Amino acid sequence: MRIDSNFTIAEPLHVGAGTSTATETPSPIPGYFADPTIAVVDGRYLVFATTDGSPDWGSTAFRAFTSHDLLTWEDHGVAFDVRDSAWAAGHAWAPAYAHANGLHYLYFTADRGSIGVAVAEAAAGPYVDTGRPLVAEGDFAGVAIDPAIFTDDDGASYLYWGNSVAHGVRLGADMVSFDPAQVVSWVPRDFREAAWVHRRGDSYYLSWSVDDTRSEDYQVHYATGSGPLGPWRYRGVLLCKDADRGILATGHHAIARVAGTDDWVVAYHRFAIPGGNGYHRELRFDRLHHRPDGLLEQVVPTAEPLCLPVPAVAHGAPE
Ligand code: FUB
Repeated sequence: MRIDSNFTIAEPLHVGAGTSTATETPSPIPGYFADPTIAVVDGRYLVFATTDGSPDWGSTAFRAFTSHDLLTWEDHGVAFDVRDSAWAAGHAWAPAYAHANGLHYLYFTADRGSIGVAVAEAAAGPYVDTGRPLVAEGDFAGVAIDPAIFTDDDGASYLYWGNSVAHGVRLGADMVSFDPAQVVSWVPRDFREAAWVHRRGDSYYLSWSVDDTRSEDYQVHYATGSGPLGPWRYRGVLLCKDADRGILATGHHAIARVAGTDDWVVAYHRFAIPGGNGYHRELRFDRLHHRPDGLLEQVVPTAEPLCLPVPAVAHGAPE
């Protein structure tokens, strides 16, 4: 394991909490779901998420959802059940998605601390496990949960994961292997879990969740860097609660560019409204704005669900 100590600290941005008393509308994806991943595939948004609503996050299966506009969603049913693998028993958390080699890859947490990958010929599945963990419990420092995938402009894909310690590594061209000696590890400020990397122009962004998903203060912070493996410079809060409006525990996000545009979407979960908690979470989608100076505007959770159609030209273009 290589620890990258070049993680500099800058002052966080502070944006005042909203004072709106707007009535909150339900998630556009009804039900309890968390830890979303989002991509634009063949002219549609594609989302996978942890199935929530059971004690101790005990669900075993991931469902696939697609939408043309983030508002109206099609539920494709179970895309993958970790019990269908040869090695995992349950606790299916935090899926991540990639499209490469003419195939679709679903990375996932199972058994509270191992990461696997399953493969499908269609984006919504069914996915078939590759037979063994990609990151097994104890392979690296911290807890092996919350995979994320970033594919750079040169086509190389990177896997990120971790709780307590964040790790990143370039994946092999087969998308199901990596060189353990090339793993880079960081401990960003207040890092808990759910590392995510995206790129706009020459700027790379690492974002992550802070605090505990059962805390109303669960939130997202970010850093900027010059490459997919850093080094990173801390920049501050990207997304946090708006307690005045009853919006709590906004975290475990994913970011996607709308293919063919410079529009960006952040998917995240929050305590369900009404009555949610760390085991009853719901998905939301909001716009992500990049400032001219390269920093990110803090995301203010919207009252109304976002409607952002994928342009027709994006058909056939995986993001
Ligand atoms: O949903 C189960 C766990 O809760 C995830 O792995 C964490 O990121 C947190 O959201």
